[in-house]
Parts: sequence; structure tokens; C-alpha cells
Amino acid sequence: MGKSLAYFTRQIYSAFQNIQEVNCKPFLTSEVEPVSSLEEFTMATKTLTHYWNGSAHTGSGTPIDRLSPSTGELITKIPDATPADVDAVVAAARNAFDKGPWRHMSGMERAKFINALADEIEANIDELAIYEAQETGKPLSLARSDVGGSANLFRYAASHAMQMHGDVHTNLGKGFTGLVTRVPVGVTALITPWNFPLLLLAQKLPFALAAGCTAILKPSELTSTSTVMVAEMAKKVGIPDGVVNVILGYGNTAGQKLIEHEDVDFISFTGSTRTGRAVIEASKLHLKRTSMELGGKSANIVFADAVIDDAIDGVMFGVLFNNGECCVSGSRLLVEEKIADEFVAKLAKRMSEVQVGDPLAGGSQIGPMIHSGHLDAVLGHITKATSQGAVIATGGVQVKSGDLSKGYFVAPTVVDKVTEKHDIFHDEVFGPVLAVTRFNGKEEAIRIANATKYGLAASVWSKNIDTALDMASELHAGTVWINTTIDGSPQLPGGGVKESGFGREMGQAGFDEFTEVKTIQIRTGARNRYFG
Ligand code: TXE
Repeated sequence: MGKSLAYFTRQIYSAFQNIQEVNCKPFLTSEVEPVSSLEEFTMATKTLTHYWNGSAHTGSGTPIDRLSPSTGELITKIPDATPADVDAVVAAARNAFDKGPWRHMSGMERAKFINALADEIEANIDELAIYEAQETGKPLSLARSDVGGSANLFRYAASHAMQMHGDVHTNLGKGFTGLVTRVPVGVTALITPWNFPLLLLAQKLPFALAAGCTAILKPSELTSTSTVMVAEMAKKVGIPDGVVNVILGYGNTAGQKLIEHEDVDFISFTGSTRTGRAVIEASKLHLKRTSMELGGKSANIVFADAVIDDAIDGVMFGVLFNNGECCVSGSRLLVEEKIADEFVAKLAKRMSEVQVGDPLAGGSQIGPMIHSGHLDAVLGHITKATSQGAVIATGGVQVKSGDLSKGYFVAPTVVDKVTEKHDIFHDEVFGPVLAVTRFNGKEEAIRIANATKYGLAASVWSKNIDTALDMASELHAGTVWINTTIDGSPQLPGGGVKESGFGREMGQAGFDEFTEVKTIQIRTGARNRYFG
């Protein structure tokens, strides 16, 4: 007999009580008690709809079934957008931008709405976290932490609504004044992937809203629920209709039509480098501005003088966080030769003890891969690495014990003796798979760390400040962590270099992406006439 979401929420609510809020390490420190067995209830399948002009639209596109990555059961049904649906959602956002009140409100007013949306997200933390965990396969504790982090991003962005301002130039000569103003970039398409559906949306949407933009949200077809919920919440807190809209469906239907649409002014995209290229290609049509947060192959670089136990924990966190399905995942370990054997042995032992399990069950530290095709791809990367001569120190296999055989679980894996000649050194695996390469000295560490096409992030583990800062200055990466990893705060921008993308999210730089600079030049008094 199926039980309601409210029942389910109550059942697991007490399990949440002990979790450290918005701690970036919940999967290693989770105190979640086991939830009552999943067989006790069946969550009703959700049917989602597009959302524009403040109301739901079923559209006429073919439905898409989302199956649970843990159990294979049908969990969500979404419509695939038709071209007419995309035209309608863009028209709603265009109209709200051109004719609606949003961009004309004071920053203070917009901030009030964005803060109210943050409150609403927080008030629905349990429901949002359950859907996020169920659709993505991330552990419930982490999903909950994502929701808290998302509310924080909304609050931070609200402060930018109030502070948005320009410069006045009064020293340009008598009778000449220049105003350098910031205006909203316009109608924005916010395209998000499946690994952090809500958190990555929160790195975009509130910043767009703070600047006075309107938004069309295009979540991944695999993880659309939280995005639709946020649009409904925007309506509930009184954000004018047409400001927050959602189009659902596949990338090559809903997404492609959206990025080609001439009434979209700006595309903020997070996803694969391959799709990023397609977005840039489409943006050429109408010369749209874009911002790209793409793939990565980030290194954790451990020097012999590091605090070894901290570094081991950091390396594990770096590669296992969010099941390893994370753009800034520390999927490479570069370890100094003189400590390498001991470090890898200790690390492999700790990795083999990590709890792989159903994301909704207490105690699970990593969950399943997002879908069966991705499971195969991850296992394929491992097989290829061994066929090229790399050595498995732990893991390397699908986990199929008991009920886990119904899902797409991969054992935490350490692939040792990897060199630049191996494909796994270069390819983004996007799973709990670490590639280990040894180095001798700082110069070699820099060379090896930079020897990929990506440049999203890197972590340096050393107690020598000279080593740490030299590395930070030489690494090709948008973010460098020193003696920590996958840390952050809404104030600090994130983004990549090289094939990891361009543009920044969060911080002042992330806000500026959603604005244009407009210059206003004023002559007072008599103008020197050119033609007399
Ligand atoms: O991503 P896509 P996929 C990497 C990771 C993963 C691989 C593939 O290596 O294995 O990408 O994942 C939408 N026009 N990352 O295929 O295709 C799509 O519907 C417009 C890294 O799921 O990039 C979804 O909403 N939109 C990454 C979003 O783009 C299109 C996170 C991302 O999908 C589109 C996810 C098109 N033509 C995967 N095609 C990170 N940086 O964190 C697809 N989309």
C-alpha cells in the first residue's frame, strides 16, 4: 500500500535531526539513523509540468519517464517540450522583462522577494531533499545540505540586488558628465545538469533575479522536480508572473530550441564540455552572451610535508563527494613519490570501508550512478585503465549485493600507477574513481597537474607556505584550495579556465554576469557644434 509524501517526510524527519547543517562533509560524517525500510512505503510517481506566466502547462510533448537510479522504479514523469512550448515560455519571460514591473522595482524590493524565496526553500527542506536524493542518487544528508546551501545563495544574491550601482564621472571637463550604469542583461536561459539540480540552480537564478532579469529554467530531464518546485515557490512569495519560468525536456529538444531562440539574451550553462560547445555554436546565431561551467579533471596534490591524515580525508572527500559526480571532483591524486606507497595503501583501505548504499537509507555515504548508461561508462573507464597498464588498489567493480543489484552502484575505486599516457589521466569519469600519479618535487607536480585540457580546480596539501602559494600561482585552475578541498562560500566565485569554461558563478563576479554595462553621457550648457 503506497504512503504519502507527508508520511514519508515525518518518518525520516527525526533522522535529520543530528545532521550538521550545511557542512560540506556530510557524507563522511553523517550521523543519520537508518530510515524505516523503504519497502514500508512507495512514493507516488510525480508528474511534472512546464511552468510559465505563473501557471502550470502540460504541453503536448511526449512524456519522459525518470526511473530511480537506486531501484529502477518509475519516480517522475515529465513532458518533453515541443517548439511551441519553448516559444510560449520565451514569450512569457520576454514579456515580463520588457513590460513587467520586475526590472523597474528598487533593489530593496527585489531583495525582499529573493529572501522570501530563500525562506520558502528552507521551509521545504525535507521535501526538496527527498526528491533531490531520489532523483540524483545522492545521500539524503548531502541533499539536505544542498538545500540549506541553496537558501544561503539566495540570501547572498539578495544583497547584490540592494548594492547594484554604477559610477559617476564628474572630472571629464566642464559641462560633461558620464554615468556608467549596470542594467539587467535581459531574458536569461539557465540550463542546469543532473548532479546538483537545486544547488547549481541557486548559483544562477537568484543572481539573475537580483540583477532584474527574467529567467527560463531548463533542468536536466533526469532531475527536474526541485526546479519546478522553486518556480511554484516564486509564485507563492509573490514574484510577478513570467519572471521565473520552467521548460522541461531533453537537451536536443527543449534545450536546443531554447538556446537558438532570438528572444533569449543570455545563456548560463552548466554541463558537459561537449554540450557547452553546442551551446556556444547556437549562441553565434544571434550573438548571445554565454557563461560556461563545464567538465574537469581536478587534482589533489599531496606533498610529503602535508598532514597525511587530513590529506587522506580530503582526497577521499574530493573524489567521493556527490558519488564522484561533481564538476570539481578531485578525480586525480598527485602524490609525492617518497610517501606514495604508504599513502595509497592507507587511502585504499579507507576507501574500501566507505558505505555504498541507497541514498534514502541512513548511513549511506555514496549512492548510485545517475543512470545505467553512466554506470557502464564509469566501469568502461576503469577497464580501459587496467588494459593500459594501471593497477586497481581498491574497488573497480559494480556493487551488486542484495537490493543494490537493482541500481547502478560503483565501489569506491583507486586506480594506481597512472601516467599521462593513460586515458584515465585525461578523461572526466564522473564517478567514485581516483587516478593516482606520482611526482618528484614542485616543478614536476606543476607540470603534471597542468597536463590536461581542463582547468576547473585543484587542491594543494602542504604545510610549507612557499610550496602552497607557488603551486596556487602556477596551477591552471579557476579555484585552488590549500589544505582543504571542495570548500566554498557564496561570496567566492567559481568557474573554469581552458576547456572547463569561462564566466564565473557566485560572488560579485557571478552577479556581474547577469548585468550589462550601459554608459550614459550628458552634455550640459552650450555644445561645441561640429558643423557650426
Ligand atoms: O550533460 P549535458 P550529460 C559531464 C559528466 C557527464 C557528462 C554527460 O562527465 O558524464 O557531462 O552528462 C542540457 N542544448 N557533466 O549528458 O548534456 C541537458 O538537458 C541545450 C559535467 O547529462 O551537458 C541538461 O539540462 N541544452 C557537469 C544540461 O544541458 C542541452 C554536470 C547538461 O547536460 C543540450 C553534468 C543542447 N543541445 C555532466 N544538450 C558539470 N560541469 O558539473 C543537453 N542539454
